[in-house]
Amino acid sequence: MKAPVRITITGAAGQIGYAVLFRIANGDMLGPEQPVILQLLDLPQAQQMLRGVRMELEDCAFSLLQQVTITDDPKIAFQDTEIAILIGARPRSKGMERKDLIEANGAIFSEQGKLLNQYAARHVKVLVVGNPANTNALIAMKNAPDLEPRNFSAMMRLDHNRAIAQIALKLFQPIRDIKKMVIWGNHSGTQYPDLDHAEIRGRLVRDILTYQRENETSVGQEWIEREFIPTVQNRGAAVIEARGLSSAASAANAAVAHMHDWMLSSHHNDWVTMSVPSDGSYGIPEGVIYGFPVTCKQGLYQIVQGLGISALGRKHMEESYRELIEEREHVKHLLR
Ligand code: NAX
Repeated sequence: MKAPVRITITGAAGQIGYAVLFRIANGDMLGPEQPVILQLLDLPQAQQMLRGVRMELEDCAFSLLQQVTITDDPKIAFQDTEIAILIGARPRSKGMERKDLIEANGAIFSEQGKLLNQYAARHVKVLVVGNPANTNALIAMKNAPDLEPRNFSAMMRLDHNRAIAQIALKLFQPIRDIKKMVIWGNHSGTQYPDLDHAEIRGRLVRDILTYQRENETSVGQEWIEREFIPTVQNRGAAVIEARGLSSAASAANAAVAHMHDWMLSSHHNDWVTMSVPSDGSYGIPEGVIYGFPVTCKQGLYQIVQGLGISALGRKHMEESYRELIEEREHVKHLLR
């Protein structure tokens, strides 16, 4: 039996927490041979709920789950952790401006960055889910100077999966055949879902869309701009409208997939979207956490290089970058 991996989940008593824990304990994230220890953090007022969640985890009798710790003390939750999924964040309340939300959550992520720096395993990998995820990840990374910046990421996988699903529905094609989707930028309404490189069994999705419409090239482009891009960009709001609650199971699924691929490997001849520290690739300067196409192998990711970007794509990518710079401005006092 392998040694167990210590995994911290913050906001574990929340809705995404409730959906993600059982998947992780079942082996969906790290595979069927990898035992896990769960270190669950939530606020003091959520501890009773967390006790109930732990009871349910026990009642599943997962063979891979070695131990569950519940706590409201981040030092305990981050002790020796090897994977930290940071979900806990303050929701936007009525009348609260985006700027205020960024600041309120910034305080949480700067504190958690410092504590990760102090208590986590040196090889800890961090996935930030709590919004604004990209900027929160930047704050945590900057406050953890002794940890590897490349080990900090924010979640764009839900957006990536949403985009694939829209193509599958539009073209009546199986999900597994749709490859090479990308979501560039920020996890927000400015993100750029880019299907210029997407393929189905080796054929460009763009060509299939055009073919479907009897060679009217403009129709494919019109669908991309008027339906595909806004649908993916606004999917979170559409789910809230329909369900009365924000995406939870699909967000949890995306977090599991993000970590699975990063820790083990992304699929051969495909890539995934991760928000990672920008390194100048595609003209996005260093200093933000930005959605890029990446391939992963056993704990390392690489940004896919050399993709052509259309004029429309460039416009969207720059807009999303500018938004990240604005967000960064609001929290610059938290970036050391
Ligand atoms: P919930 O409100 O159901 O749960 C959040 C939990 O976090 C609560 O139990 C709360 O007590 C806890 N919490 C708050 N501050 C904390 C702190 N300082 N330390 C530890 N725990 C803390 O929200 P949920 O639906 O689970 O969503 C969580 C976050 O994910 C939100 O910020 C949400 O906006 C974000 N999302 C991000 C997505 C992404 O793709 N990156 C998609 C889904 C989701 O909207």
